[in-house]
Amino acid sequence: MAHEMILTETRGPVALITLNRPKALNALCDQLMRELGEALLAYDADPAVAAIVITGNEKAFAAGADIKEMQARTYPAVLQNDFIAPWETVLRVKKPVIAAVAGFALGGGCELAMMCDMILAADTAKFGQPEINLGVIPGAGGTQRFTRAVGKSKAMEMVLTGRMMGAEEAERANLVARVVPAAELVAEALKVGEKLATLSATALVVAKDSVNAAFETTLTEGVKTERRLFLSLFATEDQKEGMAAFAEKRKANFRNR
Ligand code: DAK
Repeated sequence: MAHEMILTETRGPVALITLNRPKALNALCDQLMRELGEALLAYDADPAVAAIVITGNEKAFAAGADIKEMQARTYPAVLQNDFIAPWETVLRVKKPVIAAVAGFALGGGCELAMMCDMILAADTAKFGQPEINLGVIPGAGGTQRFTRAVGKSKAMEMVLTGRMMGAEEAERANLVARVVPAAELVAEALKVGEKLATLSATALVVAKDSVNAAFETTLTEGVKTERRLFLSLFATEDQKEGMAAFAEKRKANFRNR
């Protein structure tokens, strides 16, 4: 895949997408978001890929949407051109997507990380929604996903004051799955991807759908959805294989059927 603002590679069954606009702290301009979306959809369609890691560099995962690009945009222009759609491509990916965050994850950078299925943070990570400093508010889910992750009081503090939080605070606040030393961040994320590659791809899609349902519905409806999804997996060969392998004390060989 030839791109200018991202780097793409596969490490065994895991695709690694590196946001690569270091001079602008990986500010998420239209071109970068378009390239990221193309890479995500291509890897989602590639049967050799089991999971996708998105990362940045030591200094920044991404310091937000590109302020200089947004600056002159008018209300009619942002309404008419679908400025939002490319940002949400990551939500269409069926495979697990892991955000591996070191350095700044601000504004749209934090929102992009929160759209991924899980966030692994380096101990250098700094999260924030500083849009208020620009006279605006978060526009790609920051007031919603942040609030669901960390609760009202902390979300209000972060969104209203624009304060950044470090990795340890982010872990305590449940914004991130885990904090690891910066030097090990990408290796750890790839390790999670490799683990996922040994599991049933079908069960993983269903697991993702079921967890995501928790954000969209009531507890009663969510539990009903989970039950339906759980039962549906008894129609798969992978369920037979997984349970047979346990009973026979051997490793399961899932064939994603
Ligand atoms: N946009 C454009 N350029 C940026 C940038 C950004 N968000 N962040 C940094 N840069 C550029 C700087 O302008 C500078 O470029 P040069 O001056 O060298 O040309 C270079 O990156 C290095 O930055 P600094 O010199 O500022 O580096 P420092 O280490 O001193 O400071 C910093 C690092 C992260 C504290 C600082 O750069 C900073 O405050 N950056 C802005 C952070 C921010 O406000 N982020 C929120 C942006 S608003 C939506 C989708 C998304 C969004 C909204 C809607 N829809 C689809 C509807 C998102 C909005 C946002 O993210």
